[in-house]
Amino acid sequence: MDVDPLTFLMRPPPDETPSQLTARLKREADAQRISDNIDEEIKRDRAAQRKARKELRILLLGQGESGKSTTLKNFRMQYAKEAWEHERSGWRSVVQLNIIRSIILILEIIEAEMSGSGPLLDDDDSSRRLSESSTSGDAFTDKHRLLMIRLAPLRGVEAALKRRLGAGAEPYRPSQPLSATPFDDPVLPIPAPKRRSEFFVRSWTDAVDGSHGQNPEIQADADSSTITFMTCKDDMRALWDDPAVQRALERRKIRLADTAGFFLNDLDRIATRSYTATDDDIVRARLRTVGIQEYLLRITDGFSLLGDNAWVWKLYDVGGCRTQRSAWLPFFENTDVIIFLCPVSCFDERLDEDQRVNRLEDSTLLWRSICSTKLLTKTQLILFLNKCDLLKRKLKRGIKLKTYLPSYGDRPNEVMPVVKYLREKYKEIQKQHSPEPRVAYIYTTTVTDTTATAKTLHSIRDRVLRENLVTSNLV
Ligand SMILES: Nc1nc2c(ncn2[C@@H]2O[C@H](COP(=O)(O)OP(=O)(O)OP(=O)(O)O)[C@@H](O)[C@H]2O)c(=O)[nH]1
Ligand SMILES: [Mg+2]
Repeated sequence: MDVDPLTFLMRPPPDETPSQLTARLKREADAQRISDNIDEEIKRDRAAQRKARKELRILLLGQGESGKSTTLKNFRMQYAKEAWEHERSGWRSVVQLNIIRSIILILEIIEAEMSGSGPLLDDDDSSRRLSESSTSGDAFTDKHRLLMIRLAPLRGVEAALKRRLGAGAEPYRPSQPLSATPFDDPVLPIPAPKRRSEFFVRSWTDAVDGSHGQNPEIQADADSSTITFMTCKDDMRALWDDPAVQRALERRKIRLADTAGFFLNDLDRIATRSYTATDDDIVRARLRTVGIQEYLLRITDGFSLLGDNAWVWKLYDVGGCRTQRSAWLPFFENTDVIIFLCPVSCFDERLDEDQRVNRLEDSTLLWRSICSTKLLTKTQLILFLNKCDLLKRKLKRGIKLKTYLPSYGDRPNEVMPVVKYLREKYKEIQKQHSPEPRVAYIYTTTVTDTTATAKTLHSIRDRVLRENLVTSNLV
């Protein structure tokens, strides 16, 4: 049998006495401690050098669709205005693509109902839903068949837009379910529709780069997509306004208006030749992230005693879906700040990539593992309890948090007490699991609200800079 040479060299002497064993273990522990101290010192030196250069590294973390890229957009809107304007024209294609995705989802539902089966029905629910549909008088007719034919060219536009954006699309790969539940509550069943795979880009700054418009070939392609898109406007509206479509969505519990990248109520404004994406459109547009991208911001502080008060903030936007998370680890080493996003409205939703897992449960476990990661002991933690607008709407519709989180008990099913409860829970997890005592700053956010988010970001800027100026003795 082959013997690993390292294992061979490191194995204890065969005639080792108990006292020799104790002495050897102590020597090894001391050597490990010294090595850890050296690593720690190197890290501190590097951090100090970065701070002396006035450079900070900030990682945006959280599960898929938690709002990381949207937060990054808000940062860029405030602190990288020139780049923001440069990219504005490129977002038009993303918005068009988002609309087409909603339309194709509706067409697939019609197709599924007309053929009596389909990919969008959960297996165990299909018979119930189909019998509901046939008895409710909501059956789709020739009118819908005609709309399907008339809207078919949108598939070609979708392909052209994806080419233009350099986008890819990948089906979600299921991973293993987690055993724990949020705050140790029992797992409860969650109704959720299946969803289509989503297109993604590796870098949205490349995808929406404004200079594409100067390339005549790309421009001609974009113009032809826009013309087809405009031609389909009335049919898209007819489809969206159709009562049978609305009822079919209701039966499947799909609230399209609350989903990422929803623009169907803005067709008149968007399906025109002169349409330019507004700031609001850009933050609402959905472009899934794959991989990790670095974005630079120049941020000035108001309290430095030295002449130059400009800092470079390196922001890292990551893909949040489970298959993407292993790529986060190498970035933990030198991270000064983590902004972690927990979408609080997701308590009754499942992960796209693993339909067995509750999204709040996933987010809570992720927060716990970030808090307990040794490499991040000195990293400043900022938590966004995000999507408060959607949480408010959901609770108003009568969806009860305690159905999914029994430990919430009989507290009022309203946004303020719910957010307060989650805030306390997340704070508690942070305190219990951080290797050393630290404070996590917690904000309640709706990052699609750019005015409110601007205030949050200014507060974060001041807080982060003040702490880093103090630790690097620059004040
Ligand atoms: N209504 C509402 N929508 C939000 C909020 N935050 C983000 N969104 C929307 O949710 C969608 C997903 O947000 P993203 O920022 O792309 O999510 P992400 O965390 O970057 O997701 P991945 O790239 O998949 O990891 C986008 O369409 C956003 O506009 C919010 O607070 N309220
Ligand atoms: Mg993203």
